[in-house]
Amino acid sequence: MSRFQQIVWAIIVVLVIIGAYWWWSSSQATTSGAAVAPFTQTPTTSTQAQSGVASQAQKSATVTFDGSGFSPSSVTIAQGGTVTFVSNAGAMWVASDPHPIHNGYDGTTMQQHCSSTYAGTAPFDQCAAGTSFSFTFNKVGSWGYHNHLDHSAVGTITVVAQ
Ligand SMILES: [Cu+2]
Repeated sequence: MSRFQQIVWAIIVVLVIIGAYWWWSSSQATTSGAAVAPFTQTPTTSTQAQSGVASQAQKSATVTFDGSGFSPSSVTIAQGGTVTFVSNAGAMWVASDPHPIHNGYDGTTMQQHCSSTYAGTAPFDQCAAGTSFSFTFNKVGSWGYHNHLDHSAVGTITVVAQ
């Protein structure tokens, strides 16, 4: 290797080292910048998550019946929120537990609240076979329900105060 080649190689090595250092230092800057960003964002995100749990439960939800079960089988909703039950597999009959009395939600029996002469508030009971049923939950609590046509299909609506 000539003297000239040695000098060229030395310059190349120096340039590579400088380039590597520049890349390393810029990636360090990016890394520390990225580390700072989540640190400043985390408290905000966590506050939003906490307020979401504490006071921002959803006001509406949809539960799908697939012919054998409800999905999601557990739903949390804000007091006054509405759950819409939709079947994509034929008829269902959503009704408050326990089967076959259906008095778990408001204390009235199926014979009472499904009567054509019933004058109380709308019952948590579809009161007939169908493919869609919406109910507004004004009572805080955990309310089990089932498909009255095949009560092996069950679910729970949890209503939280707002
Ligand atoms: Cu039933």
